[in-house]
Amino acid sequence: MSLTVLNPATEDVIAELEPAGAEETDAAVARALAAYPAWRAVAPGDRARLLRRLATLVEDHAEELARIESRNVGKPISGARGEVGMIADVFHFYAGAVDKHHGQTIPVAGGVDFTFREPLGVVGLIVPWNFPLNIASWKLGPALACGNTVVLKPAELTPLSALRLAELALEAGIPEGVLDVVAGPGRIVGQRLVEHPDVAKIGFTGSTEVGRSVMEGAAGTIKRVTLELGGKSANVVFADADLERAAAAAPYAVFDNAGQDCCARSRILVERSGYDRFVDALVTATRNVKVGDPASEDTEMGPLISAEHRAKVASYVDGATLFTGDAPEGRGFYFPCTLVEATNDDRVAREEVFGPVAAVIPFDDEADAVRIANDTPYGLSGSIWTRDGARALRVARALETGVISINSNSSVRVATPFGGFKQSGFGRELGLNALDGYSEVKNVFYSTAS
Ligand code: TXE
Repeated sequence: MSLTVLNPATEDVIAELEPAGAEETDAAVARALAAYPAWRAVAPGDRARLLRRLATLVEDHAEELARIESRNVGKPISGARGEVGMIADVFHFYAGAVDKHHGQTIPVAGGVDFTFREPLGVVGLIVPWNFPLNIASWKLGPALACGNTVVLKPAELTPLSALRLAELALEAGIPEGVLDVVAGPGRIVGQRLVEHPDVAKIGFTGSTEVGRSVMEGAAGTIKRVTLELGGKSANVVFADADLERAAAAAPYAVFDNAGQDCCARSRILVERSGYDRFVDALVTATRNVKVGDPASEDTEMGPLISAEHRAKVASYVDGATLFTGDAPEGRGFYFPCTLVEATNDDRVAREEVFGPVAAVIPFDDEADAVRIANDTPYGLSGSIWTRDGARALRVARALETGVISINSNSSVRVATPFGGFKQSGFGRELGLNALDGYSEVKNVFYSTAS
């Protein structure tokens, strides 16, 4: 059976690949294991230079990579260009981090004690289809910078950009075997990486359900795992906020990438005294989201990834809505921007929809807002909109979530840590924190006794 890759905006087949299986996975792990001693021995300055060269090649091929990603995921070309820019920045950042991630000297009696940051060995990276190359780069950057070799498994639906990146890595001079891409089914290739005795760590982004099975599978070999899982983040809007600004920004915090974003602020919590004014402005802003052909320069939202996924998203909208937008008819897995009024107990407010559907939920006061925002098994991101600085900080501390923005909905930056609380996973990506997840601390004591 071949791996059929579609353009979700047209439903056309854009590639047919021979899928990898367990045998190909084992071969890639063997190549990565063989490449490891030489790669970890590359002098830090030279490893940095190679990563910098990869970053530059990504910049040189930015338009090509953005078009691959836009066609394969259905994401608007303008957004895809932004993502590719971030990928280059991620490699530049970790190139700069190679020789700045060092150990400590610790005062002890009878000698000198110092620590090293050792690489782990072969790392398996399993990534999803919503931001295929972007999320891969968040793991690849720190993994390679620390001296690990990598087997990367892209999602079945979106393998094309990762395969192209592997070619660019070779062109950059990164040796064979240091970065291999194995495109095949999760339950075969992914599972094999998770259980493989020669894989030291799994960096995973995907559903909480598969994350749970990754954790179980990794237990057999006490593998390290970093898990970036689902989310159901709250966008908390207090009545004293700049309501027009909050409402103008809110649609893009849910409908960006057609809602297929683990950071989506898909629960919009609004203080009752500002509710009507906010909802009016929110409906107007949502009406203005430009939905259509991802290849058009001004498109803001494209289709969903697949017919199956669209059916799942549709199952969350079964009654009256506050607003339903327009979406192209005919071919393409389009779904309109949808606002529904909900309570936090409704299915649409409890489960990750992963589509352009936002639940709007009123609250009474600060305590009520915190209670509702935290009443979820997830804890990935969130926003707070208020003009009261003390309250902003109080609520930021009270929310059980890994990433929060105040008077903003952006939570992902190259230099700052990103990751979840609760069932959104653990471990941190991006920033210097990510290096901790791809290295092991070794402690050495050197006796100075004569
Ligand atoms: O994810 P999966 P799916 C959520 C979102 C979405 C739902 C399902 O709610 O609707 O998950 O998406 C690989 N062992 N997120 O089904 O299955 C798989 O091949 C090892 C949130 O696409 O978790 C792919 O490469 N690996 C999320 C990766 O896991 C396995 C992003 C993710 O796929 C495997 C994506 C197995 N047994 C979906 N089974 C986020 N955090 O942004 C599958 N895989």
